[in-house]
Amino acid sequence: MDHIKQRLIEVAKPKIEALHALNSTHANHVIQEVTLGQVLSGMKGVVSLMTDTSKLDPEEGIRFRGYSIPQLRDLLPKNTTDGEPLPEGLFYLMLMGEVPTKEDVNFISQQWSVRAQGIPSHVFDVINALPKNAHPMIQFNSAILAMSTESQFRKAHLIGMGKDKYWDPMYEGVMDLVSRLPIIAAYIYRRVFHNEKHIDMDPSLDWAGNLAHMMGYDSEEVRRLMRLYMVIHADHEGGNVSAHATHLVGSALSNPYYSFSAGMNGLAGPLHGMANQDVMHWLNKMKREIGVENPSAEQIKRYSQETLAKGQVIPGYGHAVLRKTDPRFTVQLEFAKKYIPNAPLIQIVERVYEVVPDVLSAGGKVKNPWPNVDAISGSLLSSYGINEYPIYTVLFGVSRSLGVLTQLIWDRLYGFSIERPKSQNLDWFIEQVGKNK
Ligand code: CMX
Repeated sequence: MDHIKQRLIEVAKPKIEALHALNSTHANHVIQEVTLGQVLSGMKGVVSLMTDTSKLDPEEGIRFRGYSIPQLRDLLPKNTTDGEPLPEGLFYLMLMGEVPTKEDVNFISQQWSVRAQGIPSHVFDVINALPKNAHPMIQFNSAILAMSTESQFRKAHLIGMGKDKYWDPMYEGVMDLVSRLPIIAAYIYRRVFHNEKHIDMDPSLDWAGNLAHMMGYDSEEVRRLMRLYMVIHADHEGGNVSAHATHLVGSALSNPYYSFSAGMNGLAGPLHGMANQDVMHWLNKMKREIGVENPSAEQIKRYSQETLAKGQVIPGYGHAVLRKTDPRFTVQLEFAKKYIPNAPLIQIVERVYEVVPDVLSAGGKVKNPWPNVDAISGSLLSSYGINEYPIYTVLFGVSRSLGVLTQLIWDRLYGFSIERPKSQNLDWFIEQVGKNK
């Protein structure tokens, strides 16, 4: 057994015991009351999941195992002193709850490099069977499902593995799956946008650096950007659609591929991960309709008001939990100002940021008028030459694997039971409200 798995067992043992003690002694403890409004608004604010990997504060934003994004950028191992942290380090942190050493990170990098070689050829056949104009998320999700033929998880179930042991085949499956996602993403990218001229992985590179390399970008600048992108999109606690869907499907003891594919189907929705592509369409449509490349603040304001008047959302703005500017937006803006201060797209993003919060607030119904991660991520990628918008959600998905799949290992370590909330029909809710009168 490698030292990562060994350490995981040590770290997990007291936590599993604490959870079992909590559950056996306090199972009837009332956590909170739930209002009808919460049920009807998609369970917002209802505490009904246990997630250790990260926590989202409405004012402060995301913390991964207690660390904010600026802290992670200081603490996690990097390839160069002025570079971005390696996502392998964030994976370790989310899995273990401890900051990794450079050796831990190198070990994971090497493991992923080796495991990545194991993609069965039928996975590429499945991708190639789809029309090239199928959205890259369709190709990505189909490939993830096709890879499940390799899963040891189902086999473990068939030989009657005990509930307390499922974490092990889950860990193995997660390590395989995460290692292979950059190859799948880059394969789809080169297939759709670069005449199927595929590029082999470079085993000497790290996970995110390799993704940039296989997509066809070999500068240190793009590798640095890709590392940042892969770190900031990795997790957003347990209730967001991609994390919750992965967790829910996993609760039926589905293998990691089925579970992650479910999460990715959720990520492909325009209110979630697909918003990064939609932001680019919105910006381009605005430029086209106004007839200028560089719209003024006043023009953006008017266009935003028109978007709302048509009953459409302004993509990249608003959030179900956050009530301030998303720190993932801020860190990308800082990155852009440092490395590409004159990029025209970033200047437009800043101008949008100046006017859209007021426009949304004036409408009176949006709870959070501030930008989220997607308001800038596409413009940043595009400023570095990655202009093919439909790949953006796939890149989000590659990163999101780090958080939702480390939590899936913990789900099996904790031995969580199958998820099964209660539903009621409209009459039942009307009756309840009547009773309370
Ligand atoms: N533009 C226009 N209207 C918006 C809006 C926006 N950016 N954000 C919220 N609203 C509207 C909602 O549609 C809702 O309208 P109705 O009452 O008519 O249904 C109202 O304001 C209240 O919504 P809310 O409570 O503030 O926000 P929700 O929790 O319901 O939704 C989110 C959150 C992210 C889906 C929403 O803000 C949105 O649609 N934003 C644009 C899409 C986007 O950027 N999504 C990416 C989120 C981050 C991610 O997951 O990647």
